[in-house]
Amino acid sequence: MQHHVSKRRFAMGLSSLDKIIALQRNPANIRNLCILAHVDHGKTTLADCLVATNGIISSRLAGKLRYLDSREDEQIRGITMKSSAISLHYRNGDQEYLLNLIDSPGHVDFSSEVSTAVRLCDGAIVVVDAVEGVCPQTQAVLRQAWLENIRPVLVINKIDRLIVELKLTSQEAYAHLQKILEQVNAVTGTLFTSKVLKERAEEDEEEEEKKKDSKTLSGDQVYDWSARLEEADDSQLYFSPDQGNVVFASATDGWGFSIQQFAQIYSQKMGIKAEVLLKTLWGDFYLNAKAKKIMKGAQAKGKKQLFVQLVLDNIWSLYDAVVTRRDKEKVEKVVTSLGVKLLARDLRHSDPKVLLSAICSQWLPVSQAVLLMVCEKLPSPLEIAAARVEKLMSVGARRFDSLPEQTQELKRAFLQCSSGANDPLIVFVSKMFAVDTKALPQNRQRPLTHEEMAQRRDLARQRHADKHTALWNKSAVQVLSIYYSISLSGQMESLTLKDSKPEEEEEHQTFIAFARVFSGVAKKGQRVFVLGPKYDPAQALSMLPEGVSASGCVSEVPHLSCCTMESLYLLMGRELEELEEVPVGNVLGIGGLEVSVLKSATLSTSPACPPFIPLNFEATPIVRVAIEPKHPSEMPKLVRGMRLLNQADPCAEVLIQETGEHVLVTAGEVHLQRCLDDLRDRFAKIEISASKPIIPFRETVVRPPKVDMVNEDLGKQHKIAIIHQVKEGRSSATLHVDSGGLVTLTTPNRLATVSIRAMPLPQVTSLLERSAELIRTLEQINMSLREGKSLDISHRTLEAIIGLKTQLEILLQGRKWRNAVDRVWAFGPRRIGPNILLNSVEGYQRPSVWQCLGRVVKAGEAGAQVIRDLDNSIVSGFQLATLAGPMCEEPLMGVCFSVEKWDIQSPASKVEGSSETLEEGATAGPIQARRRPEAASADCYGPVSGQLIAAMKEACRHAFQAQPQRLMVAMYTCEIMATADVLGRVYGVLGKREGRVLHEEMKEGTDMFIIKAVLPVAESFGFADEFRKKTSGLASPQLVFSHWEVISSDPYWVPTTEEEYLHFGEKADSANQSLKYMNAVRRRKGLYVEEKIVEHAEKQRTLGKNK
Ligand SMILES: Nc1nc2c(ncn2[C@@H]2O[C@H](COP(=O)(O)OP(=O)(O)OP(=O)(O)O)[C@@H](O)[C@H]2O)c(=O)[nH]1
Ligand SMILES: [Mg+2]
Repeated sequence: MQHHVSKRRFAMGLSSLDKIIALQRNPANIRNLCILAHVDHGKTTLADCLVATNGIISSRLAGKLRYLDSREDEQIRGITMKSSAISLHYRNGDQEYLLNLIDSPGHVDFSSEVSTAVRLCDGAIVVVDAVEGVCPQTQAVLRQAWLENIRPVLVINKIDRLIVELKLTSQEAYAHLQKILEQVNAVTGTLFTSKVLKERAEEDEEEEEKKKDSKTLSGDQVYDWSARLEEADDSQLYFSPDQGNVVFASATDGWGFSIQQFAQIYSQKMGIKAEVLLKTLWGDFYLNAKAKKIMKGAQAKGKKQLFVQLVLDNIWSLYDAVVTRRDKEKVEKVVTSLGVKLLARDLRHSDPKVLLSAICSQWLPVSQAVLLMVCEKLPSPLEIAAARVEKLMSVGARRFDSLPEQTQELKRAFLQCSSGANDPLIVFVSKMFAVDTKALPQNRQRPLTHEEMAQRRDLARQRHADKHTALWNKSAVQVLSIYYSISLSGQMESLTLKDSKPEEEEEHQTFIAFARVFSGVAKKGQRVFVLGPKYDPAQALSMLPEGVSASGCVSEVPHLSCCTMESLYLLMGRELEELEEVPVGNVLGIGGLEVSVLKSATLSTSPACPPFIPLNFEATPIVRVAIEPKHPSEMPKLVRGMRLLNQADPCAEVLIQETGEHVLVTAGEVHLQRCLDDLRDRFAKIEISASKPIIPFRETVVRPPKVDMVNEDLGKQHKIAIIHQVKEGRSSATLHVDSGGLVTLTTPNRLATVSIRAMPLPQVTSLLERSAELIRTLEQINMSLREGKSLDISHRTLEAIIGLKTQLEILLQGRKWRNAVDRVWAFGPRRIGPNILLNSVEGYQRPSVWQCLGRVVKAGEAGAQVIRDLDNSIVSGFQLATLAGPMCEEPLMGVCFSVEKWDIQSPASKVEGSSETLEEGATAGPIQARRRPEAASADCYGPVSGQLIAAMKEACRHAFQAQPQRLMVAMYTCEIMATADVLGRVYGVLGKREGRVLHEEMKEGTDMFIIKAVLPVAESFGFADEFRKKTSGLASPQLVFSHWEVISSDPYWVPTTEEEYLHFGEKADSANQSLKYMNAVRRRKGLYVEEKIVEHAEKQRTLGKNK
């Protein structure tokens, strides 16, 4: 197969490469597009058909080869694992097009690869399986296309399955196809309305702001929210066959069509205008044969729709003749009527599918239909929308129009897609991928051109002659042997040309950047700026001299570096072709960036260019394993390998834990497997062993339970007993825990005291989690405010912050939470996490995290809003406490720590001596501390700030332990499609793994059930495999991280009532799932595990005997 491929490739010849280079200069005829779909819906198969049109693979193998699945494991598993690009040439009439086609994976584990693909494209082919319809990943990819503002077209694939597998009639198939279209359009519709409403809201605000500025506020205005929806033009938006953005296809059988093609065919045959047919071929129209007219209302009159009669019936009868009945005569008839020419061997072939695809690929070649649609319906790079440009270039929370002028000017270059000599180069690198250094074109063995061959021959002859004369005097035997060796090496040389590289280097991997030119021309050897994600053009422009170029030294500017684009490549699937330069609007590969670019980056010749917004990743990496080399001495190789892997994968994370373990974090099981394979075979090239997946947990507290483990009501007595336990065990000289769970802790030097209470956060946890990015922005803004800088915050960001605050206010209701939102001191861990630090200190009017919302401080209050000294220590202590909880050192989630008292005394008052001053200091403390901070820090226990951090952390931990503690587990959702007969087994597998079925429904038009379920990540390993085995090879379910869930059982629970003893026995650890999880984590981390392995062994045995 491989051989076949390479032979064809060379047959493609250089003229074709020249053609592509020429086409690269005409952006109007370039289409950058990716193929997106749910897993297994036929992307790669469809790509095969398109690739075959360029003769890169033979059309007979198209649909079977899956050429773009170049990795061995992709071929074996039958799924795509990376996005890869290929450039194709297509001629439509007198127009010639260059298509940069990117195939993407559909498996959810690799959805980050989809993100890298859509960023580089202007359009997308969305493929939907005609049987399975819209699946979770279909929705996900449609959303991604929207987020990147790229235009989609639709291919409904595998229509043959409707005929052969589901055995639908043509009429039923029509209804089924209609439903699929509706489903897809419903997804688009939701995306569209939400976007329009959002834009509308933004515009309104801007208007309002303008009004405010000009002080012409004119009374109340009532907005009609639905008005804009109706105004907005959405006709281009939806998929509809008469719009020409839908192709019906069967990629394996090689056919596909849009209704344009049939409109053309029948307008000639029937003498009806093509435009009329185009409007009526899809829809409720029928043909009145007598009147020779097309009429409306086919369904009501019980007539066949035009689409069924003129299109589907033809295909159905072809399948009937060729596949079902194998009727030779009928086949011949059809063949002649279609004007198709067949080879004898196809006619004789035992597999009817061969004959079928031979006929179909001539009659309705899928590549023609798809390529035509792509060229007509997808935008060229010239049509890039202003909105997309602004979105790509928006720096953090800034407004576009607050960016430096030079930066705003870049937008013009961007929109015009200009490639003049003076236009700045802007390139976006969306991922780095590794190739064998050997496989690079400059190192590849290639056939020589005729001239080179002749030159070599002359050279060899010359050298040979020289040597010959020089050796004339030597003995005959010697001469002969030398002659022999020379001529031999001459021969070898004349056959192949290869840059010699040292042996070791050949083993290496070279990183190529997967990129697109958004403005200007990329030239080989050019120096460019590499703009890190945090690079700020405004800051850089003020630091750099005017007109600086990337060849100068810019080391002092933060997040800016320079590099050379050492080589440029045309991406041709499995191969690369070297290029000298690549003009705007093209997808390309760039060599020589591996030192300067980790995963993605923006490159430019202008320092005014902002870094593009980061890629939108849908998947959260969640599966972690610790990795070790089999032989400890190979550690350096492993470290190097993991570094390379980190660079080569957009979503994998590599980190070293405090314990020294090397940890790999991946999106799921399949992704993990691929990463391990890559590490073993390509990057580290050593034997490795991976630990069992490390499952993440979260620790939280809950309200005290109302019933015990056997559902008996818990009396007040019992609650007090629990709290008493806590108190007894933990109180000491510096620590005091009261019965309400308020923990008071004093620093070792007895100068500072904090009182803290932990409370479960109601409902807001998931909101905080979702808003992590926003909170990070908020934190950054606060930071700059504290430093006294002012920021021009964009409207959208402000709006989002206000939204978050309002939502929190709505969710945090009740007496306990009065004014809580205004008192939020910090979020944690890492300042963005889903836990809250609350300021309940009486008399401490600290500005809250919302200070950027600029509620003007009234003159009188201004003095009160001062941040106390050592405020930061409290926050740091909180951050540490939330990063690792007391249960098993996992991060906390959904916990609120309320600081109720915070006193600091100056050492002076301590000299006076007794414990009463501590109480007195409670009111005087803050002021004193503010006055004399330097005195407070001079102490034999070290700086107060450090002590306070430790005390704060400890206090939080104790406060946490004073509440009922619980573990939280990560949950996956999965959607499973199953036929009725395996349904029982599906439930069995789910039940065994603690899964929960959310809902189950019948898929319309099929006998399949769709089951939506959740199951803990901790129980998910091997799930897909078990599933396949138990249900004999159903499509494997896709596990997507969904949310965190509290396990209801208490890990510290011991039976206290008689009923509980009876029910669970004395040890009571049989049913305690969360204790099992907690101990497993503690054991892994080398923490103390309280466990009695065998207890009273003798006794138990006698007991058993007696029974
Ligand atoms: N019956 C039928 N099968 C098809 C058709 N197109 C693709 N297939 C089959 O569907 C399976 C998946 O095809 P792929 O092209 O690998 O699907 P994919 O979308 O690239 O899958 P991922 O890249 O893993 O997401 C293969 O076994 C194909 O042979 C079709 O038109 N009809
Ligand atoms: Mg694929």
